[in-house]
Amino acid sequence: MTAINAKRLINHINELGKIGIDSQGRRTRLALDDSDKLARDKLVQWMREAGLRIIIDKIGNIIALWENDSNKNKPAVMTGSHIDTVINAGQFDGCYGVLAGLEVIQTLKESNKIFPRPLAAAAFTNEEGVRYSPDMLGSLVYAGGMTPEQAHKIIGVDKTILGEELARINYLGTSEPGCIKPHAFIELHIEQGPILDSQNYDIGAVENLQGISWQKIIIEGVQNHAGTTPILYRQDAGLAAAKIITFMRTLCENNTLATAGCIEFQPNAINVIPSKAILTADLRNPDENLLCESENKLANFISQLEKTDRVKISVERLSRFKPVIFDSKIVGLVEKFSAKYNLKCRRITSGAGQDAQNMALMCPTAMIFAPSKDGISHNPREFTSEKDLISCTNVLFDVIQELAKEA
Ligand code: HGY
Ligand code: MN
Ligand code: MN
Repeated sequence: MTAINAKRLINHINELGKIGIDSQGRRTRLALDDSDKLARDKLVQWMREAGLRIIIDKIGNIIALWENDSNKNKPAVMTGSHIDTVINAGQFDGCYGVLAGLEVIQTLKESNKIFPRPLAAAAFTNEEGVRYSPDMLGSLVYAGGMTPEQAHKIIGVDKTILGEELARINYLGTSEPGCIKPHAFIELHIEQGPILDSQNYDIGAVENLQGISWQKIIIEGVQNHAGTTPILYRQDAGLAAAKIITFMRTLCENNTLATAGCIEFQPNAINVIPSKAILTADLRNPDENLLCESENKLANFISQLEKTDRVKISVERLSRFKPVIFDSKIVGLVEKFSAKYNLKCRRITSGAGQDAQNMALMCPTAMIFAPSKDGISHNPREFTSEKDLISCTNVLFDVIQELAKEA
């Protein structure tokens, strides 16, 4: 009976996890930076060693394709995720799904099984969106949600231009995004939350994914002396930012989550009332109407604040994805094969944004979650046991074969 090469999978995960790591065990591979390039090069080397055809498209998505004469050009069963990370990240977010997908296809190719469909494993560009907004960019372009030309013009938080960075690291491919038509897409990913681990489940059949709204809020006040300016005279951009962050927490009801992940004061001096504050708002909800309601409440609060605090506030839209319901048939396959391996499985919502939410625009799509110890993620302490990594990959192995048999 063919089975994945568990040792090879674990080695690949640990190997890739070493790229971009610092002396404190924190890894940072922001999209298209030098560490991302090193990780990309390593992944392409493994894909080549597996004897797969490598396609690099115009947004730098890396796709490893296994096709033969009998199934050439038919829509492929696709899997994959991302290998870029946030700052001080763990080693499983995204990478696990890419490497598990590669492992499954490599094992099937080695077994000389022939399927009616090609199989493909993808590593999508800039899933995290830390350096360039929006997040899930590579899969968004792949699914036709943005043109490569539009994406190339995006300016990063470090003022670099996305297209130039893509060329600099030599991943400005020539293939059209979406060139490998997907018949179905299944993404394996760590849960990144506490549900599976705390409730002792072995695996999650992801049935939906919450909507995401990212905004940049720029507040302009009047710079002044911290010691001589009476409170009533102040137009304090810093205070206004603090009020917005506190208000965002009041939005967190009916499943809305609100996070201010970035903040910057100018001129950022201890004895100067800030002239400018720049912060970000990350709002999420599995229900589109409730997400819109939270966005509207924040917008209303901001326009009130301009009056009460005599500051000028502008808002830039960075990213916006609607909630997604995954394909119930594929979710059923995840449950079916979890049962085959006696894995305790539950249906679950993805709190994180995923490339699968864009691939769902192209084809029937679903996800598999592996448990995250203590629910920690976007943190070097992110951990999933080898047992869980391997058992969830076995389920991916079976789901892909089942989808590949579909004529
Ligand atoms: O932000 C997210 O949810 C994902 O990690 N990009
Ligand atoms: Mn991820
Ligand atoms: Mn992530």
